[in-house]
Amino acid sequence: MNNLIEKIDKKLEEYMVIKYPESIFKSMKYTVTLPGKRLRPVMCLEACRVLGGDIEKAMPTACAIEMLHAQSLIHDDLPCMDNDDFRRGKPSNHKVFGEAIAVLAGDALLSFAPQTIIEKSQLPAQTVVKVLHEFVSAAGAHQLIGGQVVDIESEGGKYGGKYGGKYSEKHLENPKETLKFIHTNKTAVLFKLALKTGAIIAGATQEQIDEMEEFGQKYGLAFQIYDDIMDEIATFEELGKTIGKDKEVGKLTYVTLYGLENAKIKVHELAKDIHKITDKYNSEIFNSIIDKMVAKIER
Ligand code: GRG
Repeated sequence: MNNLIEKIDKKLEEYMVIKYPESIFKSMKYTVTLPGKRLRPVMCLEACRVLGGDIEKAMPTACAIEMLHAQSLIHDDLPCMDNDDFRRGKPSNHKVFGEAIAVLAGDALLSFAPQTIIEKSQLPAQTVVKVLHEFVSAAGAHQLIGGQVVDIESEGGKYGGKYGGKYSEKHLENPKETLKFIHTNKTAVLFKLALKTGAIIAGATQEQIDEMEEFGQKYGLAFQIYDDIMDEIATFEELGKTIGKDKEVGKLTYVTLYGLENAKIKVHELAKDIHKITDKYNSEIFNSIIDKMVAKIER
């Protein structure tokens, strides 16, 4: 897995050339190349490999998904959203480059990522179109942006937070459904995108692509619950970002809705379901990604 992460990091360096005006390219590259876990590109490449594809052909897509992920982190950290000063153990993008450049860096990544898929992929045009369709659908208002909208609008419902219950009353009429919507669209979406595009590039059957989507959906739900648990039990050093914020702003999370112990049980259940899908691939990488997440909540 470390090998794969090194390869991804090398490619990100290669694709992200600093040009004039340097401030925007430096800002884009700053968050993308900070040491994250690279889960999404790794999952894209591994899905491609286990389904018989060539991972080199999936590399531009895997890197583009990491760029889209970084874009969402940059915007998520802005004062108008989650207002976080740290990310990946370092000051957030807007803390280094200022809010205006951070907004523009996120915007620029959103077009640079698909541009990278188009310019760097050595794939038949039909495959590129399929990959791009998945990419732009995931990034848009139906999915990633929609998930973030409902997430921020669900803050502070009971506690008079940022929106003073203005939107959250409606979202909280059915908090369980709302939570599922947020987790599916804000978090699972990029795991699904990574696994599905890896499968598409490998030339997988529709059944295999659907199975990868199910893996991504379940992993995304588990991962967001894990992330919310870590917000309660982990340290700043471990996560590289501010902790304990969910409670502070009255965020709707699995932990605030069902409690910490039930959240842990749910992660275990989802992990079991995911293994039912992935075990046949005998993939050390998939196993490690699933099992490390579960191990971290049981300390
Ligand atoms: C304009 C396309 C567009 C999107 C903006 C801001 C936003 C919409 C969405 C935010 C989505 C978001 C930040 C979800 C949180 C998901 C999450 C738990 C991220 C942390 O992922 P890790 O732990 O991070 O994999 P690293 O740093 O390891 O990569």
